[in-house]
Amino acid sequence: MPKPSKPSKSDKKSEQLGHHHETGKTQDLARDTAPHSEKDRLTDNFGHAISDDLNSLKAGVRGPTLLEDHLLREKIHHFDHERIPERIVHARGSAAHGYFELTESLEQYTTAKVLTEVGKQTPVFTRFSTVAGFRGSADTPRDVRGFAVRFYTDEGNWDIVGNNIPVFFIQDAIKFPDLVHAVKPEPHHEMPQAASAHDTFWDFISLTPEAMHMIMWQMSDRTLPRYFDTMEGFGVHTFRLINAQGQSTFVKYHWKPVNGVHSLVWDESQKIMGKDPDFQRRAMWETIDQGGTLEWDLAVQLFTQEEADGWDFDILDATKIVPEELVPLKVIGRMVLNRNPDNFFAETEQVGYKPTNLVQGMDFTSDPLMQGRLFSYLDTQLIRLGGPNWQHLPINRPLAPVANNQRDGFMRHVINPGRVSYHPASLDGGSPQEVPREQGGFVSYPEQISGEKLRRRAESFSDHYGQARLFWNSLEPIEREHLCKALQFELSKVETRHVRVAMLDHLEQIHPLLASQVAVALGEAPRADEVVKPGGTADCAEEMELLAKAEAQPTASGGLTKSQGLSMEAQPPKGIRNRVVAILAADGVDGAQVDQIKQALETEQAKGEVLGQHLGMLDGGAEAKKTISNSHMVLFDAVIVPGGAESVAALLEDGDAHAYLLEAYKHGKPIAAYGEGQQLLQGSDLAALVGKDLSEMKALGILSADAPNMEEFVQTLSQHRFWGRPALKRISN
Ligand code: HDD
Repeated sequence: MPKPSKPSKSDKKSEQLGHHHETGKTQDLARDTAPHSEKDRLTDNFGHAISDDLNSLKAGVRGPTLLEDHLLREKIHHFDHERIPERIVHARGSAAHGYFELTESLEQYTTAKVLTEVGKQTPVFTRFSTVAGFRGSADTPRDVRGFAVRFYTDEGNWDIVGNNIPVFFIQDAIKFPDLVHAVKPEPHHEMPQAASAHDTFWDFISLTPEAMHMIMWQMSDRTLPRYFDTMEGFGVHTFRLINAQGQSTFVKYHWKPVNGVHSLVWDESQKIMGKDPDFQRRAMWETIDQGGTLEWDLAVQLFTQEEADGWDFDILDATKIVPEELVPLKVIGRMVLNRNPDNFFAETEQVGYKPTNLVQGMDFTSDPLMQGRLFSYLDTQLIRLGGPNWQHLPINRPLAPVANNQRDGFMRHVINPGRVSYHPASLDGGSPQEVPREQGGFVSYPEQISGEKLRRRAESFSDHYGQARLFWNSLEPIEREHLCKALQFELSKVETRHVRVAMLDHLEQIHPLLASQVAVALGEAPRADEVVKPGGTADCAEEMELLAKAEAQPTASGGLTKSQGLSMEAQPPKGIRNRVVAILAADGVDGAQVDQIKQALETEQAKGEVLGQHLGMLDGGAEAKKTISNSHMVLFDAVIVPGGAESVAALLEDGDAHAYLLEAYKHGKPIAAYGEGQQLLQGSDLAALVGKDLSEMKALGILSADAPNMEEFVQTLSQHRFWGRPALKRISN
């Protein structure tokens, strides 16, 4: 039996911080975690010690390689087979271990122990992903994010395989392959990568009115999360909970990030794809490696059949939310991610989630999208992981004991003794016993079902625009502007005119002004009289006042015009945990100020990183682990220029340093300059464009003072973005 691996850097660091990483799953994985020691003898895969792994066996030093070279052949054989098919969707992803701790019992609603044992920590493995891009694509395209959580409960695995958007594109799983084929790179030339801005996607969408609510979310900043832990997660479908009396309650799951909900802006996303395609993956890794955590509250919406019967939308329709005003969110626990995987392939790549991983006390509903998923996930693991025994893989095996009479198949790991491979059996002491419901056996909810066998959508699924309007109404003006610009961008990339026009027809159903703004950018006639100036302008921002007033009339919304929780901007700031601030420095920097800044940020569990003109110790006493030119403003949440006359004089001459300020300005990020650092601000294009009076710039998130005022800075950073900045004509916003 292999020994458990040595504690990683993160284990050591967080032991100091008092985090407890050990869960039942950590110990379970340790059974298969290979020891690593420099003193190990090098062997082949069957334990034969190898004396020379650098030269193949040849006939003479300059002669051909011999077929006999079994060591060469085995090594290359393994290499040749090291790739498995990537996931058909959600191929690009990254995961971490942690735990879920229940704080509120749902005993009234379910017998599932994971939802009734308050204080219990259940190990989790959570994977975040984009949908469309290949495994090697970048982290930050405009795309829906997968949010898949596995709970290793005492009663078996429970997976919530969700997204960061609470609704979906389609109502019926039979359309899923078409949706995915349409959004993936086009089949003839395999372009574009990780992007929905192309003809086949919008062609499919324009022919799929039920997608319109999801399209509004997809075109909003929701698909540009800043970090994994600044995005929400949703179970999307309506599920059931079943209590000890056998009564069913409907439930929807929501993950609420403790750090608040924040997004990138589109220009920033695109730049990050080049500057650091691993941006979000790296941020999660580094946070955890440095002893930090990523955290979400789990909230539920609980409702009855009678309540659902009174609404003007169908809870089985995955293109609809249940507005929070109809059913408030109840927080029941917290998920904490605190341990990086030891091996990407063995854990993150080989994890196979499936919505059929439910524990007793829970059940599915007849949502036709979910029903198809119940087949698809099990099926896909066969091709991806190579056979029916993928549940033996360490990351997939449950902590709950497994006992049944299934045997055989590729890669069977378990040695099941005895002659019995069937059930029921009386030989060999009989087979494992079925478990009655009262003792925790899974029983489906005995829902009354009757009807004709047919292929038809229920009439209650037919409203496709009502909740799209609800979403639109609920957004803040800046969010509407971004949504409008996203539609202009995406549809302007569509080369086929009739597809663009068909999309305008749908947008008109949501709001004629929105349709008009997009129409103008596409060179089409506006759809509303009030619209824009004669000749039109493609600038959503200029017409924002008009758009801000543009309320639509929702339907299928439980009578609501707006709903809380849909706007990200309307949510209050939640502190600055895990944010990263660039500190621009050169030789001669004021090291004491740098220390003060870094410490103040650390107190808030945020991070200051010194970017120098060269690596290593800078004169003045700060250490630069990155440089101004090997990094970029888009990778940071804010920028600070500390004092130090010599340092600031050098930065004034450094075009890259100026670019940090301009980019931060353009993306609405906090900027601060202290001591001599203020000269950089005054000498930059910003001062010339915005006005030289630095004190007036505070309201715009631009701070300056003779010495760091970190309380003010932290408060400013917690606001994330300052949208009210005057546009700078010389750099496009
Ligand atoms: Fe799916 C993967 C989320 C509809 C078929 N899906 C996958 C993952 C997430 C989701 C997060 C990645 C899991 C991981 O990290 O390994 N999928 C969703 C959501 C949906 C949804 C929230 C709608 C509410 N999916 C959906 C449908 C089907 C699939 C309707 C098929 C009928 N999904 C798959 C799949 C994948 C997958 C092909 C690819 C890899 C995998 O399952 O394990 O089976």
